[in-house]
Amino acid sequence: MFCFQCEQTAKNEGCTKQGVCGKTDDVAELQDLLIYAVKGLSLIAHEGRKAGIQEEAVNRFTSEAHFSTLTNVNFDRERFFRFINECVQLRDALKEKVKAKVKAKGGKVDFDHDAANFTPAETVEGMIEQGRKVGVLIPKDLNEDIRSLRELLTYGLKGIAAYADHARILGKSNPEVDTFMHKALAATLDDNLGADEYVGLVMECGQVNYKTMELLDAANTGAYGDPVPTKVPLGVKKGKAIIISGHDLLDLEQLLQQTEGKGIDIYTHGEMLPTHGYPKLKEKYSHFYGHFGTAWQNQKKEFDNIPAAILMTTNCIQRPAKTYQDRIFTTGLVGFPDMPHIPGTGKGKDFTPVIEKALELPGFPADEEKGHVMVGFGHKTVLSLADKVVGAVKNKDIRHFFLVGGCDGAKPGRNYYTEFVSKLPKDCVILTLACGKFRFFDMDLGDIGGIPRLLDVGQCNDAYSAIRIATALADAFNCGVNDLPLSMILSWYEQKACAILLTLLSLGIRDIRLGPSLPAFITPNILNVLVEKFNIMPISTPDEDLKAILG
Ligand code: SF4
Ligand code: SF3
Repeated sequence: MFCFQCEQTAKNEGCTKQGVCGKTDDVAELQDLLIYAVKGLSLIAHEGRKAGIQEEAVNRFTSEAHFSTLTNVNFDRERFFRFINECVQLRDALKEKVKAKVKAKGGKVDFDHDAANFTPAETVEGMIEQGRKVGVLIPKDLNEDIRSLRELLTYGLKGIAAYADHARILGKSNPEVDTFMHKALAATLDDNLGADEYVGLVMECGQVNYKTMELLDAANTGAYGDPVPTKVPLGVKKGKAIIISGHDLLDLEQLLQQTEGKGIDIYTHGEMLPTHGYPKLKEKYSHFYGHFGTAWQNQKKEFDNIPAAILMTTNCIQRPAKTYQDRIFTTGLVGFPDMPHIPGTGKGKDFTPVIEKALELPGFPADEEKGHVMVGFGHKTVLSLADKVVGAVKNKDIRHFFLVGGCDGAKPGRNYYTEFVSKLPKDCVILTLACGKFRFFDMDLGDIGGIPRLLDVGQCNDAYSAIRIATALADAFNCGVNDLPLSMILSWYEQKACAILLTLLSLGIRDIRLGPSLPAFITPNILNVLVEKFNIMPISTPDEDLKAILG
């Protein structure tokens, strides 16, 4: 295996025997084969569109399959076996339709790339061997910068796939997004493209991701209302409980509906925290109680012997410890071998096994007070404070805004973000989002004239909201985003963060500080291009960075 798609990749070079994330060699090879198969399907889908054929089943599958290979989503080899077979069935059926349509118009189309033609092996072991021949390092003699750009594009597309899948689950899709996914995935197979063409596609990937996040924002707020400032308890209440993790709002809603009146409290975990701010979730269900634990990499410690059931939706899942493996469930695209899975997509899921498990377990023995945090500062809420914010800046009550956000992870270097926030002068406001916030989410940072100094914009899925806030501030001050007293200090881990970073770059945002380390898949030449164009830089120390920004 060879995988270097995430920030914790071994030696910041690549995982070769087993993933630091726990991904095994066999699953890595199956994921490589699936990505290869999806690229083959995309080649045909891209040609099909030119001939007037486009199929929702293919669009949906492309997002689902690509998303399932994102870090910490699915570790189940059986699931990849089924995905690969489904992909090839869709591919071959579409190929016949496209060929027939082109022929009927008097033309001819050949799909001679192996990705569009290979026959999958009949066994998992056979597919693993096929995967070894199509991984990231194949072909060996490929120019390193081209490989780097192809992978950057593939990972950006994983982010788009995730956001598109979330939006589609809530009934929203955008043909422009599906069209780009197929075009770009097909382009990663094209040996005629050079660095300039790939750089163009990478920037387009950022633009399309913006549209995808906009779509997801409309899907979330359309279904559940605009988030409002909401106080979320961090302790526990005596009684039975289910903890739900991940990013999927519809799973949460269905769980809330199915547990109503059953004497079970629902707690969020990880990236589910901001869902407390949605009026149609928080106000409707009195048993939607509080938030449990912190970021994904602490789950083993925090779930240890937990007297409650756990439901994992989307990323990030880790191999469970023995002390809770009998009470953890997956759903959606998440999978782990031998872990019970709640089937279905979107509406109509049946969470009975999770509910029965929660009822069987003792529940929390007593109330435990641990304070609270505030969530719900999406763009609508923050922009409703715009006049106040602009006034505070003009009065010099607010000196600078910092967007400190992104993914969390296990590396010691991530303490930078905790230290950075704690060292910020009192006249600075911090916008945050995604699971990186758990480094400082419970710090009491006070307010500036009624404006909280720490504003939780939401999940990584809500990066759109943060961009809307930045562009609205720029409009209010009649300047560009780069001229605002705003600095972006980002942390990355998985591929959604890559997509968001590409969006920021495609919007022309400069001077982003990125950490805890730079992506292993970016070659020095590609990094130079990004530095020259966008002055993107690695984080250094909190003191040095603060000095450089604030003077
Ligand atoms: Fe390694 Fe990250 Fe790939 Fe897992 S996802 S195998 S940790 S690079
Ligand atoms: Fe976190 Fe996995 Fe990226 Fe949604 S939950 S931000 S890492």
